[in-house]
Order: sequence, then C-alpha cells, then structure tokens
Amino acid sequence: MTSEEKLIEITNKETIKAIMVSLCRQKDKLQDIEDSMNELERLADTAGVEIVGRFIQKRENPKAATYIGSGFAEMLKEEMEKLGADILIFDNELTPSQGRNLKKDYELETTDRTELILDIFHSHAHTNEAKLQVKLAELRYQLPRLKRLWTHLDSVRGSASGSKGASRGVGETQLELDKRKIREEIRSIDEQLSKLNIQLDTQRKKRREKYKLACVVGYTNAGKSTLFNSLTDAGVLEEDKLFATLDSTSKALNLGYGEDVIITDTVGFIANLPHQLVASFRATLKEAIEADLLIHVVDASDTRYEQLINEVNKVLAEIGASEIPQILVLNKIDLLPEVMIKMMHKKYPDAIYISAKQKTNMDYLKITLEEHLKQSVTFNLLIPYADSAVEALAHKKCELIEKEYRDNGVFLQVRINKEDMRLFEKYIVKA
Ligand SMILES: Nc1nc2c(ncn2[C@@H]2O[C@H](COP(=O)(O)OP(=O)(O)OP(=O)(O)O)[C@@H](O)[C@H]2O)c(=O)[nH]1
Ligand SMILES: [Mg+2]
Repeated sequence: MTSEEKLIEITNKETIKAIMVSLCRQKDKLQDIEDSMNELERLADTAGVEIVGRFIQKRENPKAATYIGSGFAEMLKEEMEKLGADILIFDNELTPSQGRNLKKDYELETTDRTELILDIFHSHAHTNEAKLQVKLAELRYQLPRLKRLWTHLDSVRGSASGSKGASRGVGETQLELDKRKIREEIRSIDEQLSKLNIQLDTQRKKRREKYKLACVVGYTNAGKSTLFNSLTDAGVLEEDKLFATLDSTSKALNLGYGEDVIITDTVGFIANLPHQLVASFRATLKEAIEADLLIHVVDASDTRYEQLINEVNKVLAEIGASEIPQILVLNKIDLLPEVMIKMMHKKYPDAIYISAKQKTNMDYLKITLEEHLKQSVTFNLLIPYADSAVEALAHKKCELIEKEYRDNGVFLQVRINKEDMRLFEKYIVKA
C-alpha cells in the first residue's frame, strides 16, 4: 500500500485512533507534561480522535531532523501496530521537515497540537467571519508545509522516470505555482475580512458611544457561555467540548442602574495557542481589546486553575488588553468542597465565586459588575512635562475638571472610571 492510499484509508475511517507523544526535558515537571497531554486528549476527543496510548521521551532537545530519537521512533511504530493506532499526535508543533522525515524514515503518520486545534476550529466555525478567519489560519499553516506533498511527488516521479533531476524541476515549478495561489488566496481573504471589519468596527463604535461594554474572556471550557446565558438568557451553545464557541455573541444586559451594558461572549484561549490563529482571530479578539471591563472566567475545579489564569493573562497581554479592568470570576464552585473555596479565597480575595450552571452568587456578580461599570472617582494628577503621552492618555480616558500648568508639570483634576485609576498610579497627588 502506498502512503497516499494509507492516508485516504485513515481519513475514511469512522474513528481515527491515535497515540500521543511528548518530550520531557530535565527542567520540565512530569506533572506539567501529563496535564498538557490530558488537554491534548480532550482536544483529540473534541476532534473525534480516539487516544489509545501516550508516550513521553526524556530528552534534552528535540532531534532537528525527526523531533524524536530513532529508537523511540521504532518503538512507537511497533506500539502503533500493537494498539491499532493510525496516527501519532505530538503535543508540540512539528516543523514541516520533521513530519516529512518521520514519514519517510519510519512510515509514521503524524500530526500535532496546532493541526488538531485548526481542525476543531474548522468544524466549529459558523459565521462568515469565523469561517474566513479559520481559512486564513489554515492557509498560513499550510504555506510552509506545502513542500511535503511535492517532495513526495518528486520522489515518486523520480523513481518512475529514473531521472531525479528533471522531475524535481516539475515539482518545484508546481510548488511555486501552488505557493503563489495560496498567497493570493490569503490576500483575498485578508481583503474580505478587512471589509467585514470596517462594517463591524462601525457597529462597535456606535455601541461604544452608547453603552459600556463588558467582555467574557477565559480559558476554553471555563464556562464563559454558561455564564453569558445565565446573565442574559441568550441561549448560546454551552458544551463540554473545547472551543464550542468561535463566534462572539453580544447581548444587552440591564444591571439596574439605568443604562444597559453590552456583554459579549467570546472564543476561549488555550496554552500554546497557534500563532496563525491569534493572527487570524485578531478581529474577534478586538471585542476584548475594546471592552470597558473584562469578566475573566476560570474553571476553579481544574487543578491547573492558577496556571490557566496566567495563560489567559498572557494572551490578553499579547493582544494588548492587559490594561483593561478585570473581574476575576472563579466558576464551577458547585464541584468544589467548601474548604477548597476558602483556600482560594485567601489567594484571590477579590475574585467572585460562582456556579454559572446552578446560578449561585449571580446577584453578587451583577452588583460587582455594576460597581465596576458605573463608579467614577475624582482625583488629582501631576504629570511632568516630559510625560506628554500620559497627559494625552489622561485627556482620552478622563473627564477633565481642572487644569493648571505648574512649575513641575501639568496639574489635572479628573474624574475617571475607578478601574482606570491604576493607569495613572504614579502621578496621583494630593492637591
Ligand atoms: N458543574 C458545573 N459545570 C459548569 C459550570 N459552568 C459551566 N459548566 C460546564 O462546563 C462545560 C463548558 O461550558 P461552556 O459554557 O461551554 O464553556 P466555554 O468557556 O464557553 O467554552 P468554549 O466556548 O468551548 O471555550 C459545559 O459542559 C458546562 O455545562 C458550573 O458552574 N458548574
Ligand atoms: Mg463558549
């Protein structure tokens, strides 16, 4: 059977069986690797792939050519046959040539974490925007990998014609054509998305002028959509799958202080989020960047919850949303014993502890939301003349009450949303 026939056979199978593989360096904690592989197994499950085994190789650096060592590769081949596995899933991103070499040298079919996430995004995208964003990410992922196919074609043609040099030329030309086609497609999707974004930006701008915006963010499966539904009765999909939500949904919510706030449910984050996806989902993530308040939902029943909080904050920083005020919401407390909640309380005293599913503490959450969104405070700033950017920011963010040019800088008395206060922490003075 040729490897192409084998690939077709795999994709036609109802359930794909896979073995997971990861490397463990001396500085890595085995528990972290296990946690990450548990998450990979959940990703596989969401993608409809059954995991039949997991293997970890202790190794300081990945082998440049094949990622794993040859003895380990041979062993994996045997295990795959024994366990009836079709494919290896690496818990790290393989380079195009590593995937190619593992196939060439050991006849191992491989995929990786990024490809799995892309696959899930592909099947969960519903709106035109989400579909375009996923397509863009896929093309960006494919571009450097195209060579794999054509190198294979070269070797097939090469051996058939007995003249490797000539046939390589055919493959190379085709490769260049294909790459150009993909680049053109990327450009065209970029243009379509830009047009769509202009429309969405205008809508968002109008909303911003009228309402305060709160955005639900957090790790995938934290319970963001469940919370969103509990607050708004929107009825968006909540599911025990990773990345159930790809399209953001917004809904007005009356917190009881007169004005509505607009609240938005968004796509979840994950550790090692493929960079192609972050780039493609920039527009969706804009919802988070432009919010007045972030509701950061955490699955408190996940043993890694502290690490997950950090992961989400890391992505927020990457997209430029780390300065936005945040309410930390520790969710799923119905799954935790009281003593655990008390412990968490010590660590995160300002967090709000809820069960979105059982609607526990929802009123308290609403009051906190209201407090954050409506409260403004008045205080004085003294900004040295050298820090003109800070003064510009103050003019943008604050309502100006008084302004005075003093010897040592500009004195401003301002009213500002309480949460924005920390932006000017260094400049606050008494009078
Ligand atoms: N026990 C319990 N389960 C919850 C709670 N909140 C959400 N869940 C469950 O957690 C799973 C994920 O919930 P979602 O609301 O879809 O999570 P999400 O953060 O929107 O996930 P993605 O959109 O996939 O990133 C579902 O099975 C929910 O029923 C809770 O308070 N308690
Ligand atoms: Mg969701």
